[in-house]
Amino acid sequence: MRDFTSAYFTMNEEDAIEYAKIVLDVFDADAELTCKEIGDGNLNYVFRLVDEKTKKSIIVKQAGPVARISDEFKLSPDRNRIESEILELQYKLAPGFVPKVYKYDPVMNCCTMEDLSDHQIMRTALMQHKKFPLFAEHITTFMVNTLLLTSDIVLEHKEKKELVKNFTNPELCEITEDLVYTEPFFDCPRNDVTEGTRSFVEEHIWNDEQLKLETAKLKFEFMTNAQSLLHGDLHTGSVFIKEDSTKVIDPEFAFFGPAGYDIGNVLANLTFAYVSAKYTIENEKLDYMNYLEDSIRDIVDLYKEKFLMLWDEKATEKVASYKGFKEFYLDGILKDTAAVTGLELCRRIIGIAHVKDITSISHEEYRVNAEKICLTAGKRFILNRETIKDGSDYVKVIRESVEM
Ligand code: SR1
Ligand code: MG
Repeated sequence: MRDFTSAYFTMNEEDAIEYAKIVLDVFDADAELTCKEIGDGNLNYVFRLVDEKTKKSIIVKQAGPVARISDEFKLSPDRNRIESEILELQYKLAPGFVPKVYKYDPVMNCCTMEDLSDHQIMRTALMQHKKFPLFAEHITTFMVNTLLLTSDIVLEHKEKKELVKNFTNPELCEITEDLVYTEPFFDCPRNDVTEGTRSFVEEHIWNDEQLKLETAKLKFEFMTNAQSLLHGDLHTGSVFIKEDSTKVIDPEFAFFGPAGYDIGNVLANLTFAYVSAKYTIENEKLDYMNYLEDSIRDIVDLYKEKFLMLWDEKATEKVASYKGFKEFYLDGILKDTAAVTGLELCRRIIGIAHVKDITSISHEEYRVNAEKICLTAGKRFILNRETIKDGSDYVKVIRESVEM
């Protein structure tokens, strides 16, 4: 029998079954457990355990000591604590939009949580051209609640500073600082640029001094603006979805940073789906691209609307009621949102961590075209972030980049 209580080790599927029987108080004593490792992210191991008798199922997510994508990234498994704690907090702030956590285990660095197998990973669903008309509504409620309600506008400032301490996440932040803000903007050996796209990157990204300066400013904004408790990696692979339900998962990159980081990630990843759809042969692709444009437009506009309403309802900070401050504060979030949309669009094409929407385009010329569109849009979002304020501004940048 394995010992799960004294020392951490990384589990395989058999260990996870034993773990569930010995440590977790979830299944009946006579349960017939099966287990499958279903993780397809870059960092962790995700075990789905099912009692074949009752069909009851759970997820056990374990943080390994190195990233799956590359053992160059050595990471403290304490990120599993951050993930468990933020999921519990988000469960309260945005009820219905995250899975329920059953147990956090600090020895095995495991988080046991609700199984969402009746949902699908959103990136996969979008690549199958599925539509989710409630997504914009759901994700804006999730973001406004988790971001505004953890800011100094609402939280008592000493309580907020305690939370900032608790969610200090230096190793995962360093990954973002390197992979999102730094490496894509110079010829870093860790980058992974498609051969046909390389000259475009050299000319339009690495040789653009203005762009580089803007990314430097944005990197310092990311590192120093402890505005809100972010999810920190809110791409479409971090969303489980079905027609009537949206669940946000994988918040291990959580820390206090600029609120626009989460919103920009959502918008950029819908843009990848849009560009990917353009290069599929199906005849209904225009209809699908229109649907994605509507989603992008609605997310920006609904976020603004809900933000202003929640501010009026929940602000506790004295100066929050001064005329013009709410609009000034929202304006700052919108600038960051546009910039991060651009950074994410660039880094997923140039950097080490790509997205399937684009890598799955098997026709080489189409993939290169798709990548150039993402880079063109990305650069415009970064450079023109001061003027990109409405949903329609996003759609305009994306359309113009597709037509370039
Ligand atoms: C080393 S981790 C690479 C990427 O995967 C995660 O999902 C984050 O997006 C990170 O940048
Ligand atoms: Mg993840």
